[in-house]
Amino acid sequence: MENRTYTADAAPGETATVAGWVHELRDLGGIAFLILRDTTGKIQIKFEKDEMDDDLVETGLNVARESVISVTGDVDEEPRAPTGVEITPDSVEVVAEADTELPLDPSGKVDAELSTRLDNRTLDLRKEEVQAIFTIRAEIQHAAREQFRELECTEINTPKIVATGTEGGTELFPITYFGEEAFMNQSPQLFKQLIAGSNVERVFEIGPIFRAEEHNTPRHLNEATSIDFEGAFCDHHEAMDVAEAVVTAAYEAVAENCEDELDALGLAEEFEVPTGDFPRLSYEEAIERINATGELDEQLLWGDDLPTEGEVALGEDVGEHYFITDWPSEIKPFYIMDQDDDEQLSTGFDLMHPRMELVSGGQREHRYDHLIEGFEQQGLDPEAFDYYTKMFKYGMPPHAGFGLGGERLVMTLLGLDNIREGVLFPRDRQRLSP
Ligand code: ATP
Ligand code: AMO
Repeated sequence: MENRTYTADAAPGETATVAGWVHELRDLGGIAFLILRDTTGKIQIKFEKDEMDDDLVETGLNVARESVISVTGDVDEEPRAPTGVEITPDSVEVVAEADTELPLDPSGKVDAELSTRLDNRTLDLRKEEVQAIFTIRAEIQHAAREQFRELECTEINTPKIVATGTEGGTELFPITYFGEEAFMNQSPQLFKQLIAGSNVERVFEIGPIFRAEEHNTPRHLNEATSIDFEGAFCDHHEAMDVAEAVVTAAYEAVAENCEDELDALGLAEEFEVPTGDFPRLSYEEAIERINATGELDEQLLWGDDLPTEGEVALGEDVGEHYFITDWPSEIKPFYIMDQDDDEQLSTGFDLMHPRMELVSGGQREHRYDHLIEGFEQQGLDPEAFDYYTKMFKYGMPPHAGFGLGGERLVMTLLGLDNIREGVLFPRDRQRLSP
């Protein structure tokens, strides 16, 4: 809109045109106040009934909440106004009227169920604390990009329609691709490896992954955002260092640049940046410590995957971010390399937040013969992966990397109860639209 002034920039002594949503109307009789909200904040519009044109007062005071209006008038200092300034209108235009019945209350006075909020995201995002989550999410992605660039990684984009899965056959979404069977990609895993094996060497990607998870939990999505890294001539220790740096950088950026948003979420006081140097526990130590908590009905045995209750018990015990290393080879995927001196142990690692897993990664099997054997051991047909395996015959350097769950990072950083709160339009078992 021509000559529009943001509410935050409306300066006393000037005439301004502001435009935004009707946040609140307070009619005190002879005087009435309309609070107008835009992306920069709120401003008070004053209607003195006896001193103003009747039509103007009529328009201003009969407009339904959440309608979009444009107001032109003089801006004055007013200590009693919420922001210290107010506008006395010369004209009020209703740009887009809202129904008087709203599916949820953007002023936040009436709480709404998460499903109602997700069905009406446009209205929901008019709440300061909801918008704060997505401003922080954007900051986290920005910080991750910056950190990767500092580490001389190149940003890549890999296909999301693919011919094979990598993270377990049952969690694939099948689609038809010109009559051929295809899938939505579960992970950029194989593609990022293929590029790390080129001259590009160090790559990262922030993009969607698709998992046909059957279960509905507060920390799983069917479409998630994966923050992936892959580096040639890296081992798993270096990949862990990169994961630690990216997670820490995200916290630092939020602490530095999102003070108002943390405040809106009531987190300004308690927000803490992790110090880095996350403890590195072996898998064996992890199961021993879980067993020692006595929280599980059955003791974990070597080779068991960690159940959710086990992760929670260990997280409480450790009390900060930590790595789990030295996983049994048999519970890690085919592309993870075994350790040199003990092939029962893998180079795979997980980075855990006390509440849940954030990252999986490891050093990759770059030796062609071992890779083919790994496929066969996992009951996969190496022929189907020929597009990938053949590149291991033409000079594939040692390499390592990881995948960091973007929404898990947002969720744990902000202490959200449900991962869906950090996704604009989440996809889950019940939700395919909006
Ligand atoms: P009525 O006769 O119905 O009370 P009025 O025009 O006399 O209306 P005031 O008594 O001036 O209104 O103010 C009503 C309330 O609004 C008071 O509590 C006053 O503090 C508050 N108020 C008045 N002007 C402003 C302003 N510009 N910004 C914020 N609050 C104001
Ligand atoms: P993994 O399958 O462990 O590893 O995924 C990596 C990280 O992605 C997040 N994540 C999810 N977040 C929300 N909903 C889901 N359904 C979901 N699935 C995964 C988690 C998890 O730690 N290719 C390997 C990574 C690698 O080795 O580089 C992989 O995909 O935070």
